Amino acid sequence: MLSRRALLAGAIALAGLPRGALARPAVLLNAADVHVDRYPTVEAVRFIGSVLERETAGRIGIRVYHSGQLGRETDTVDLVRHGVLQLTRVFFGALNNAFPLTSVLGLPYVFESTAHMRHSVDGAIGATVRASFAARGLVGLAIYDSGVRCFYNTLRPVHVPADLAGLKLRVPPSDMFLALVRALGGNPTPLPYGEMFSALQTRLIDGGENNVRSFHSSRQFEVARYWSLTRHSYAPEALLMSRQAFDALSAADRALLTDAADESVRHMRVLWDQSVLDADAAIRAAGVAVNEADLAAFRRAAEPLVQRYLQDPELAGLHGAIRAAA
Ligand code: GTR
Repeated sequence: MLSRRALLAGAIALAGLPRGALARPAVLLNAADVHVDRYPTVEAVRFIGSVLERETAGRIGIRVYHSGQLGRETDTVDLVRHGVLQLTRVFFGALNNAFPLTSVLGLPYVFESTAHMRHSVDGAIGATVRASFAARGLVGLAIYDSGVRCFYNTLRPVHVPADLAGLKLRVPPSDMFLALVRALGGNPTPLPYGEMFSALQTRLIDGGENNVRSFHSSRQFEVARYWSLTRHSYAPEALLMSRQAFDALSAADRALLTDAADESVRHMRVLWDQSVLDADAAIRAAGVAVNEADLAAFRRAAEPLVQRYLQDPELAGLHGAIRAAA
């Protein structure tokens, strides 16, 4: 739960940020993202803004505050819930604890490929998970790609789970990711995304896990020189809107917004696919040691954790539907 102080800090941060030279639209939706400018998620939300501006002749617009200007992902979710902020784009891992259904999309090895993940989130499974945001004053506008997550560290290549033993590995603020790293034999440390680069530099942590695009754009590859293709999670990204702000729009504007959000998913995927190729090439060119890992061994080590989560009948139902479509 966000303290009054943090809420106030968010509101003050928003008020103090530069607003640019453009005429202010009648309805300005502010959006947060922890990623750097031009990251595919940042561009996806800008794309929605450009559709809205075009279709409403400038009456509705979106301003994206990228690079974590509005704080950590979990804090921005609270700002959106309280209506201080209208939109935030966050990683599913940042939602796992507050919205238990979201864990199913991040479970280790639940998806076989990007195509499998996209197919699942585009259909009934994605709709069910998105509907669960309504319980806490949020509207799930879109689910975006986040690629496949792999381990990286400063010390050695990771081929099998035993290679993680003794490594202090940062995890997102999610009990599921914490349990996963523990199940694989690593030593998990939850830390906000924005604090990882300096945590690696100061050796507070030895590594972490993420997609290659984030590994590259956060510059962690400059410090962590081993990238191991464990491909353990396809946990995606969510674009969340404040229910209050959504309900304040007319029915026609809401339809425009949800259509633009749907279109932004397709737009983002094109940008994403290219950016993953570029990031992969860039880390290799920069001399990061990339290695394949024993996926069967990782899958086996993660299986008890998956089974634990499947004791929840709702998660088990969704998991079964995802696997049936593999
Ligand atoms: C990235 C995601 C970010 C951030 C990060 C993390 O893949 O795009 O939003 O949450 O992972 O590990 O915290």
